[in-house]
Formats: sequence, structure tokens, C-alpha cells
Amino acid sequence: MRTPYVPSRARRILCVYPRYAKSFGTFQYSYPFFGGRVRAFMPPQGLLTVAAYLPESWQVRFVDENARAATTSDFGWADAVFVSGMHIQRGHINDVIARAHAQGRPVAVGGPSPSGCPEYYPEADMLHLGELGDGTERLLEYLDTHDGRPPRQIRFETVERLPMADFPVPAYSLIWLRQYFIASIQFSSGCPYACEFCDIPALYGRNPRLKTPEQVLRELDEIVAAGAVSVYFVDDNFIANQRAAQELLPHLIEWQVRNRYPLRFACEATLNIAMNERVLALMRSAGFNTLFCGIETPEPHALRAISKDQNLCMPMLEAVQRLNAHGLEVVAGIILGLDTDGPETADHILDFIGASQIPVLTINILYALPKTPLWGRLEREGRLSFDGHRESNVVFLQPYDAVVAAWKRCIAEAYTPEAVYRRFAHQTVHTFPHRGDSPGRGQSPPHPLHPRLPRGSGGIVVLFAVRDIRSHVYAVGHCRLTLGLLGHALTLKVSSARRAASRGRPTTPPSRRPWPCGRPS
Ligand code: B12
Ligand code: SF4
Repeated sequence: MRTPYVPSRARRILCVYPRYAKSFGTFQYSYPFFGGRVRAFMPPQGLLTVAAYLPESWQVRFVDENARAATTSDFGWADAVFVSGMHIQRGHINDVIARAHAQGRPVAVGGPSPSGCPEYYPEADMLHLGELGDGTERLLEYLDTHDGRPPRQIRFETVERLPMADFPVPAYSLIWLRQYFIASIQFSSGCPYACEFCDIPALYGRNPRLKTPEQVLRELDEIVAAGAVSVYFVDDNFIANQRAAQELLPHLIEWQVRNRYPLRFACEATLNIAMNERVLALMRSAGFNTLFCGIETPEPHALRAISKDQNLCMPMLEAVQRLNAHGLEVVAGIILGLDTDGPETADHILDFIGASQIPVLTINILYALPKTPLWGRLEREGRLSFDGHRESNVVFLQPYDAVVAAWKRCIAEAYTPEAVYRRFAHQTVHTFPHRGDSPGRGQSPPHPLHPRLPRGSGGIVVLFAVRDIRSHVYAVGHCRLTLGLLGHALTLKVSSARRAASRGRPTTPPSRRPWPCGRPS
């Protein structure tokens, strides 16, 4: 639904989603393979949701700067500018603010970075902290009743969140969905766990909030009408509320059957999903192909130390096999630089990669995000570094050079072409044949990247041409990053990643490095 606020006059709102940092995780080096169609990774759910929530009488223009830059005339058109983003986009967020101010336009910033670190945005006119809710209503009222830039910064903080059942369908009509590598949808928000490095519980709460199955299906109708073929559930943990996931899945199955399986799904979940046979069977029937899991480390004592015990509820290799047996290709997040790491940790990680045959992993170096238990502990221990030339803001217990060398070694060895092809070959035997035989799949048009590859199960390849994984892939480790979509990628092109990793040479000049939070301001 839209806001209940009834405005007294019309307004023009320009929503601008800033560029991401070039990185492995956004696959941007692969976009040229899509014949010019793909220009960005995933639609910005948060800002699109806000855009859909605005009063009906207000005009909204939406620019995702990953596809095209907002122009002077866009800024000139607007009465106010809305910006969103992550810490890693801090520089670009501040750049949008500066361009809006150059046209005399007031700017409201919101989303995960301003909500976590409002102090990063001293130039923003309005700060929106938290999710849609009472803070949003006050912001809208302010914009309705005031013109131009306020004399000083104003904060609008959501204390009472809007129930997710009242969230509007994101304003997909304002963007061209097919320009994205993969479409996205949100079912739940929040996570009951408390992994030490993660800011999700602080930002979104520990008691997962949910959309209704009907809402999700309505969104899927719009997404498929806009031409998408793969959809990523952006929930941090698809089984944060296991019962709710179990209730949603039959609706997804029924929708897929009714529509002849037009979509493949990917999501993020904790590894203990492997314990829930019923959910896995339903996911298979619903057309889930890929699951991103925050494995973090194969060392059990390390998992306990970072409060990620949920990964230990069954032997990890067995958990991965169970997921594969349900047709789910696992994508894993790995972290190096934990306090428990020792000289053998890199070997343990590489052994685990070989044994699990997980084809794609995001191998990160630990980075402390503000508002996390990790940040608090390191601050107390005097172990936060603000030296912008380091790969991480963590003062590791191991020597810095040893941690960075172990990290590079893991990336280089995990991504030799031979190793990657070997792991994918394993998937063709142990995962892809277990995918559901969905009615529409056999009849779908040829693969968008390669006409000889089938679209459905089996035609799997990963496409990455990564330039510089050094500076951009740092750790949050858990269930994110989004690779889950790989169900239809196709070429494996990792040699440049290996070159960068083995030479230790950044291809991004230091001045353009996307330091997230923690850089001295
Ligand atoms: C999808 C996703 C991505 C996508 C982004 C796609 C896109 N265009 O948005 C991709 C794959 C690019 C991505 C990458 C990364 N991500 Co990410 N990602 C997510 C994820 C899983 C979902 C985002 C989402 O859609 N949420 C749903 C929407 C509805 O929520 P929302 O954005 O918060 O919006 C709500 C409010 O904040 C508010 N709001 C939002 N914007 C605005 C603006 C205004 C003006 C107002 C009024 C309100 C408002 O209204 C919305 C409705 O309530 C989140 C986790 C999460 N739960 O959000 C992590 C998350 C955003 N990612 C995170 C990180 C760290 C990364 C990486 C750095 C990870 C890495 N190790 O490399 C990379 C960076 C990539 C790069 N090179 O730039 C962190 C950010 C931490 C922070 N506080 O900034 C998060 C929070 C996860 C985490 N804790 O680790 N990510
Ligand atoms: S890392 Fe994943 S499981 Fe852990 S708190 Fe964050 S979202 Fe939840």
C-alpha cells in the first residue's frame, strides 16, 4: 500500500541509486556477454519500495546510476532527491548529494549505510534511519510542508516499522527490469541469529517480519510480465522463520505450475536448512536452483567463536551433499582473518573446497562493519585500523601480510580453471540431474547467452571476468553476495582474477577504492 499521509500539494521526487564498486560480486565484467542488454546487477529493492510508497499525487523519476547517470536536468526537475545505498557506496552517495546541491535540491538519504552510520553523511539534508515506518511518514510530511534545503540536517528515525504485509509492490514500472543480471524480491526482513560480524540483526531486527504469500505472488506476476527469468530472494536468511518459508513454498509451486515455470529462484539461507527435508523438497518443486550459504570457515572452533554455531548442526560436507541432492547448487561465503585462524587455515579452506566441490565461493577477508558485535569488541581491544591502504580495518592476530597472503592463495588456488571446471563437472553429476522436471522448462526459449544451452537445469556455467578482487571483496561473509543466480551463466573466465590475485596488484587506483566504513573521514 501507499503511505496513508495525504499531502497538501504535488511534489516531484527524484530517486537515485548510486553506482556499486566494481567487483567480483556484481559480475560487471560479464555484462558485455549479454549483448548490451545487462547494465546492472540487481534492481535496488529498497529505493523502489520507497518510490512505490510515496503519495499517489507525487511524481517520481527513478535513476539507477549503474545503468545511467542522473543528469543536471533530472536534478533540476526534482523538488527533492532520495538516495539509498551501502557503506561501500558511501563515496558515490556523497557524490549524488553534491550534484543535487549544485542544483539547489534538498536530499534525503536512507538505506543500510545511512541507517547504520548516519555520521557518514554530514552533507545530507535529511537522514532517514531504518525501514519504512513512522520515520518515513514524518519525512513525507516535512517534504510536503517545506520548500528547498533545510537550514540544518534533520533526522527521521523509524521506531515503529510498517508491517511488511503493508509494503507496496516495488515500483518496477519505473525501471527496465531486463537491464538487470537478475531480478529480486523480498519475502522477509531480519534474522534470529547473531553472527559476530553481521549487522543484519542490528539493522533489521532478530524477529523476522514477513510479506504474505499473496504479496509475493503479486510481485512475481509483475516481475515475470517485465521479462525476468531468474529471481533472487534478497532475504538474509530465507529460513529465518522456517514455518513461514514452509507456508510460502506451496504457493510458489502452485504459481510456477499455473504459469508453466517461467522463473528460476535463488536465495540465501543458513546451512541448517539442510536439516529440513520438507523445505528442501518444496524448494526443489518450486524451482530453486541456487542457494548462497555463509559457510565462513570449515574450522568448528572458529564457527563457535564467531557465534555461527548454526553451521555445526550437522557435518558441513554432508549438509552440502544434501542440498546438492535436492538440485541446489551451493554458493559459499568464506572468511579469512578470523581470530582463530592459524598457519593451517588456508589449507583447511582449500581442502574443504575440494571436498565439498562447491563451484563458486566468495573468499573474503574479515572486515568489521559498524553496529556489529565484532566492531564493538575490536574497538574495546584497540584493534580497529583506519589506515585506508590496508585491505581490512581489522588488526588481525596473525601478521597482516600472512593473512593477506593466505587470502590470495585461497583465491588463486580455488580459481584455477582446472579446479573450477572440476567442481562444475561434479555438479553436473551430483546436483543438476536432481533438479525438478518442471513442465515449462523443456519448452523455454534458448539460453540467452548461448542458443545451444538449455535454459533449465543443466546448462550451467558461471560467467565471471573479474579484474580486481582484492579491494572489493571484503568480508561480511554471510549469506549475501548474490551469486546465487548463476543458474544460467555460462563461461568461466577467471584468469584475470588469478592474475590479479597472484601478482597482488590492484587494478583500481587507490583513490577510487571503495572503502566501506571505517575509512577516516
Ligand atoms: C541485494 C543485496 C546486494 C546487491 C545489491 C543490489 C541492489 N541494487 O540493491 C549486491 C549483490 C550488489 C550487493 C553487494 C554487496 N553487498 Co549487499 N546486500 C544485499 C541484501 C541481501 C538485500 C538488499 C535489499 O534489497 N534489501 C531489501 C530492501 C527493501 O531493504 P533496504 O534496502 O534496507 O530498504 C529499506 C530501508 O532501508 C528504507 N530505505 C532504503 N533506502 C532508502 C532511501 C530513502 C530516501 C528512504 C526514505 C528510505 C530508504 O526503505 C526500505 C524499505 O524498508 C542486503 C541485506 C538486507 N537485508 O538488506 C545486503 C547488504 C545491503 N549488502 C551489504 C554488503 C556489505 C555488500 C557487499 C559489500 C558485500 C561484499 N562482501 O562484497 C557487496 C558490495 C558490492 C559492490 N561492489 O558495490 C551489507 C551492507 C552493510 C551496510 N550497512 O552498508 C548488507 C546490509 C548485508 C550485510 N549486513 O552484510 N548486495
Ligand atoms: S550472517 Fe546470516 S545468519 Fe548470521 S546474523 Fe547475519 S544474516 Fe543472520
